[in-house]
Amino acid sequence: MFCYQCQEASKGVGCSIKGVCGKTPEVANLQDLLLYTTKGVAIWSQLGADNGINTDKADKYIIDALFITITNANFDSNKILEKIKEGYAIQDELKAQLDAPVELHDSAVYRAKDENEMESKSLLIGILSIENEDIRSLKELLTYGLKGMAAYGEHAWNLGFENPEIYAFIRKALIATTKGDITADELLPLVLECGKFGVDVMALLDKANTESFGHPEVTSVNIGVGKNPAILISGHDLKDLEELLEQTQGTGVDVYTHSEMLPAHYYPKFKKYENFVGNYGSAWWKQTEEFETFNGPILFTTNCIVPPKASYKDRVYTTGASGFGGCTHIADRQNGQPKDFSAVIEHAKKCAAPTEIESGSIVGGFAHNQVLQLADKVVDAVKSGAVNKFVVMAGCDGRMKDREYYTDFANELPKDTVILTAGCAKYRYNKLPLGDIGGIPRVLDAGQCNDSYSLAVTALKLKEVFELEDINDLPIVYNIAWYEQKAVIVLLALLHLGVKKINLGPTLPAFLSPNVAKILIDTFGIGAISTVEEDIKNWIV
Ligand code: SF4
Ligand code: SF3
Repeated sequence: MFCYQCQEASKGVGCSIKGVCGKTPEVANLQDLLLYTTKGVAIWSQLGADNGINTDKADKYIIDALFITITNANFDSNKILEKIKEGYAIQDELKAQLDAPVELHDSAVYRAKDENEMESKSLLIGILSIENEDIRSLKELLTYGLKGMAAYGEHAWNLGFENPEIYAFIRKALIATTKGDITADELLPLVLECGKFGVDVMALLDKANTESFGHPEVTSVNIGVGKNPAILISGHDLKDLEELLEQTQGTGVDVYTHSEMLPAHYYPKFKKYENFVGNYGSAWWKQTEEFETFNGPILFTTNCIVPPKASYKDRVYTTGASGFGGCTHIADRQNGQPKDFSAVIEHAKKCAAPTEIESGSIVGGFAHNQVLQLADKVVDAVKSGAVNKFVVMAGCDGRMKDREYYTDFANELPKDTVILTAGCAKYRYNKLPLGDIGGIPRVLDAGQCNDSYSLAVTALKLKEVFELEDINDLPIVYNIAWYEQKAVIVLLALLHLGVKKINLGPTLPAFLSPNVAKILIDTFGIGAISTVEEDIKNWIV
């Protein structure tokens, strides 16, 4: 195996023995082959589209398969194996409808006959099979952007919102990664175009979420516990949450959010459910402690899964693109019918209520619609000097000790700064007593990582209000923490919007070759973090 797609890549280079995330070589290699097969599906799907054939099934397959390979989403080798076979079947279906060209890339032709063949093939087509390190770097940067895009696209799709142009771009970009003779000059524009579609997919998901569940509003979320047995729902998929809430009505089972599901509380439509009690715990990597004390079943709708301990593994359920061998997987919707969560609900009834690990509440819901309603107050605070700078601290959290930087940074920021956040990065500081500025909380949480879109909308609105030419003239500093590939698409989206001088940490991606890193630094002013004192001195004061 070789994988370097996330921030925790071993030794800052890549995982080659076992994933720091817990991914086994078997799963890693199968994921490589799944990605390869998906490229073949993209080739056939493009041929289909060129010939007026319906490609819906192939397009849905592509986003689902890409999502499965995201960090911490799916560790289930059987599921990945099935997905590879499904990819072969979809390729064959399209092939049967087309006069196939004589020469096609191997990914569109190759069929492993059994698991042994899958294993040996996967060793030939992994990341390191691309020899030139700059081409490899650009192809992987593009691929990781596509993975993030696919995840957001799938959530929107689940709510009935689609944009065929996004699928067309994913196809085009995946096909580009199969080209052995493609140059850096050809790949770089595709990477930047990926950012354009990153904005589009986040806008689509924003539309899907807000049209389905209303606009997020300022909300105080309980972080204590009630007395009933309960289900903990994690991940990002709001359609799954809605169906779970519906199915738990009148059962005596409560529902709590974990990690990236916290922002669901900000949506008006979910407030009508009295058994939607609060948020339990913190960011994804704390789950090995928090799931023990939660006592009830846990439902993963997406990443981030940490390989579960034996003590609670039987309480872990997965659905959608997520999966873990030995845990029950809740099947997809069939014929427009909701998923069936009855097994999870029945399980919860036999469990004790959650053990309290903290109490009180946290405030969030500052997505674009809500912030724009407060625009006058915000603008006045900037004009009067009460707010000197906004600091975007969006992105991901992770388990490494060096992320304590973000807690310290938030704590040490001058009191006339406001943190804008989205994603699970917020758990590093969202329970600190940072106070407010004239009624504006010093941490404004817009929502999930995809709600970084909200932060961009807010920035663009402020640019308009202050009549500025350039988004970079705003008093906004970007200190973004990344971990997995959704953060990659968020970063590319911000670059597309013209944002410069984004600081990225806790470390720069292992998949950036020195030359590609140099291009990003020279063109966009991307920087690394140093110490809290230095960074505050250089960026804020
Ligand atoms: Fe390593 Fe991250 Fe890949 Fe897991 S996803 S194998 S931790 S680089
Ligand atoms: Fe978090 Fe995995 Fe990235 Fe959606 S849940 S932000 S790390």
